[in-house]
Amino acid sequence: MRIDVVTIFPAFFDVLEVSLLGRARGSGILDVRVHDLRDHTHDRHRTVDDTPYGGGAGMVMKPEPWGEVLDAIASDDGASDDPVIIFPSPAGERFTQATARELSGERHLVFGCGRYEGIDERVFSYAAGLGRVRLVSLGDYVLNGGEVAAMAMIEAVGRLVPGVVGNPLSLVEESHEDGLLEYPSYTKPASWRGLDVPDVLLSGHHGRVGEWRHAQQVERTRTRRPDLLPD
Ligand code: 6GU
Repeated sequence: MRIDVVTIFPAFFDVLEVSLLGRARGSGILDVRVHDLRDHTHDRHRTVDDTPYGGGAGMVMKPEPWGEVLDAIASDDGASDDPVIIFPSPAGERFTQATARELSGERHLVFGCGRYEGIDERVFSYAAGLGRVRLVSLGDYVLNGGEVAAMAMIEAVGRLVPGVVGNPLSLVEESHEDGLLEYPSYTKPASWRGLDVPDVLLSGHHGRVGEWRHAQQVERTRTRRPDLLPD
């Protein structure tokens, strides 16, 4: 999978070099390229924003650098490519595990990270001529910019790309894959600082273990995330 990221803070994405995704990049499964939006400005101060038409607080990202960088990304891969162009935004549709699954089947993702006051609206219209545009939000809270949100989405999507996570079975029994929260996990020792592993897990009885885990999933979901359960 090819992933292009556009940002005024390329250093945010240095952490993609470590851990699981770092290994996937090294092995060529993920081809991540980070673009500095300021490299597509032409004034001495490398200006990326300006005051909003109609007045109001904050600054708005100028369209010209965005047009240039999106053109560069689109022409780099040939016009036959039809990337999904994602703009992280608290005003977007909600990002869920289903979104991550869907995106993990794509060949090319572009993340456009804006500051939260916003990007000139015409950039989204222009980008729609280069790919399938989606504004996507992590949840109902506000971050300063799209970078941290894009990182979260890249990790959630990237780990679902075949070959990134070594054992694909480890992706099956996770929170949100079956609509329930994950069951609790324990490892050795069986007794630690007066706290014991539940007996059923030591019983060797696979049927009872399975039933206990499912009951734990339902109970946790009921208490922590009742919104996930049917009424
Ligand atoms: Cl995607 N962007 C920003 N700036 N804030 C957010 C968000 C995204 N999701 C939740 N808060």
